[in-house]
Amino acid sequence: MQNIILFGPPGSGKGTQATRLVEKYKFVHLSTGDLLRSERKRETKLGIEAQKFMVKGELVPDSVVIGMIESAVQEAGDVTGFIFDGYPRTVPQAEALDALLASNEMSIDRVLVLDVNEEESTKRLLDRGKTSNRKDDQDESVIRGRYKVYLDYTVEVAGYYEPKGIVVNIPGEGAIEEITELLASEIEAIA
Ligand code: B4P
Repeated sequence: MQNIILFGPPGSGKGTQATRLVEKYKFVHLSTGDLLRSERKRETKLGIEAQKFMVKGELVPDSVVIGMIESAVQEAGDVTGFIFDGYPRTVPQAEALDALLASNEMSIDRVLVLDVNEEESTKRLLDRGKTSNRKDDQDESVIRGRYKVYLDYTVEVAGYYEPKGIVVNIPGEGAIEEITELLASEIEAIA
């Protein structure tokens, strides 16, 4: 059983790479962004509430996201491992994830950080916004705000895991296939 966190700023390739790694290793892919968008599409109370934060590029409150991921982990049952994409994004989310995994006799094996600078992140998300229908990808000031949220609240999550010696930085700029190879070699190096 291996549990991986795919970490990085918005537009760093978390969703893109998670999909490719799931094909290769049969992880269960849990993306809080996808879970929130699915709630919104179904017009659930949680989805309508979350949308207010997402369109502005703000983080959805911890209480909402933590509960959602706990249900998703429990529903997954017996699996070969999880790939957490876009979660945790705050230190309280990281603490809650550790507690949840510990109660199921699991832990995080690697935090793989995709390094992408603000200009590349902004360019990718504006490009995606042309076709994706995602409102949060269509306004440059919202995109830059998301990058700032990453610096202000999310970067410290990597610092939270640092003392465990499980954080690895990966260059996130370059060909998608080459980045998958770099991630795969880190996953295969886990004892
Ligand atoms: P997410 O859905 O997690 O969105 P993201 O960070 O913008 O996307 P991601 O990083 O996965 O995109 P990717 O690079 O794959 O979050 C959206 C919102 O949901 C947040 O702003 C927040 O409001 C809320 N939310 C989610 N999780 C939360 C949490 N835990 N707590 C609180 N709030 C939460 O793709 C970007 C584009 O780049 C794609 O078009 C892709 O094709 C392209 N791309 C990828 N790799 C590339 C490469 N190597 N070269 C060129 N282009 C590349």
